[in-house]
Amino acid sequence: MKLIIAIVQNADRNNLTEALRRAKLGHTRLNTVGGFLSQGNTTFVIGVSEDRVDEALAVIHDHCHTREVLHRPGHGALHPDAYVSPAHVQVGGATIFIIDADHRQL
Ligand code: 2BA
Repeated sequence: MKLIIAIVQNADRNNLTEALRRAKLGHTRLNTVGGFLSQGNTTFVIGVSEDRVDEALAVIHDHCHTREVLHRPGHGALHPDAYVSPAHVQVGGATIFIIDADHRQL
């Protein structure tokens, strides 16, 4: 058993949820916040047998897109007197971690 942890943009979460349902891939969706942008994102926790990992990754790949967002650190991001200019940051498609899992249903 593998546990896929996929951090995706909120804009992709509904399409990804539908696609995982269609593929009958069980999952849990968590509301999360990225440490760099401090913006909401969504973390999917997907438990799959090893032989379905590639299928699950393909579904994620097909439904999560790369986007540019404007990062506005502003005053005080590094030092109270410092102003850091806004900059475009590329986010996504998805940040993936895959870990070995031992699944029990109690
Ligand atoms: P955030 O931490 O809000 O990061 C959003 C985007 O900002 C990142 O997109 C990356 O392009 C950029 N970024 C992050 N840290 C940066 C830094 N120190 N300097 C310059 N740019 C930086 P993604 O790489 O696609 O990451 C999207 C989200 O995935 C992240 O949101 C975070 O929630 C999660 N994530 C990424 N790497 C992670 C990691 N190693 N561990 C846990 N979560 C991670």
